[in-house]
Amino acid sequence: MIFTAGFTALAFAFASAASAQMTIQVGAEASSQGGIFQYTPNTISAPNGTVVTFQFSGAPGNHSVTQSSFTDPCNPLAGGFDSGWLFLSAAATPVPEWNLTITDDTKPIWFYCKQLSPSPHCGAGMVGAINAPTTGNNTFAAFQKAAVAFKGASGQGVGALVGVGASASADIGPIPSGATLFGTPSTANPTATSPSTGSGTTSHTSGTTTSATTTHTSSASSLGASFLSMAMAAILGITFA
Ligand SMILES: *[C@@H]1O[C@H](CO)[C@@H](O)[C@H](O)[C@H]1NC(C)=O
Ligand SMILES: *[C@@H]1O[C@H](CO)[C@@H](O)[C@H](O)[C@H]1NC(C)=O
Ligand SMILES: *[C@@H]1O[C@H](CO)[C@@H](O)[C@H](O)[C@H]1NC(C)=O
Ligand SMILES: *[C@@H]1O[C@H](CO)[C@@H](O)[C@H](O)[C@H]1NC(C)=O
Ligand SMILES: [Cu+2]
Repeated sequence: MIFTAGFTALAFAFASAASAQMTIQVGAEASSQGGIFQYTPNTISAPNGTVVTFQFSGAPGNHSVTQSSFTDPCNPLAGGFDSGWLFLSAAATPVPEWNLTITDDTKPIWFYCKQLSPSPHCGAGMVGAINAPTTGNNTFAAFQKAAVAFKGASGQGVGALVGVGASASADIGPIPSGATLFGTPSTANPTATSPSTGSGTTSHTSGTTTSATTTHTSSASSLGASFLSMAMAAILGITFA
């Protein structure tokens, strides 16, 4: 009985310590169900610490992952994250990817593709959500409907690596031959990733996110440590029983 409880707690500690990884494909083939202009899947649930890997696999393609808001689906959110555009002439390996770590799972994270050519991708429904409510008014379906209803050119502003509720630490990579990266956030907003330089809102945002990341890391490692000591205790318990 004691050992069963111990192992249950141990399994729980392990699940909490492990940082999950999820994958979203950016763009698709013309022959794909749903066409070129989509993220697959376009809505996921991802707790704090999850690394969401956006794989730019849709070829040919020229897409972005740009944070927006429920109320304004096709314009960049102030202080939001942005991958920049990745152009792919044909399927390439290795697949260029962008890792976005979830830092706040208590609020929905909305994003869109800001490419306008050949027609605005956002208006074609190329939007996605992380931790969107599944009931009520602010569902992913309602967000996508608002994106499709959006008229005019979607916002082209270049965001930062660090966004609201999620952040990346590097640009899309690797860039194989046949692929080109445009409007990289690390170049456009270099201070956004460095808490020691820059000033104002950007610096504040990045400072907050950095400390959140640090907190997460240390809580993850203390969970790791408790996992180890519990594992040790369980092993010793069994050994000496
Ligand atoms: C990809 O999109 C960016 C941003 O719209 C644009 O500057 C670039 O020329 C495009 N690349 C190609 C090869 O179409
Ligand atoms: C995730 O992180 C946010 C921001 O630090 C925090 O408010 C929230 O409670 C965390 N979620 C969980 C489930 O711990
Ligand atoms: C949802 O939208 C409806 C119609 O616009 C509105 O009457 C209702 O108050 C909204 N519900 C919430 C929880 O905001
Ligand atoms: C994304 O994360 C994965 C898993 O940790 C790693 O193998 C990969 O190199 C990362 N890619 C980039 C571009 O940072
Ligand atoms: Cu796109």
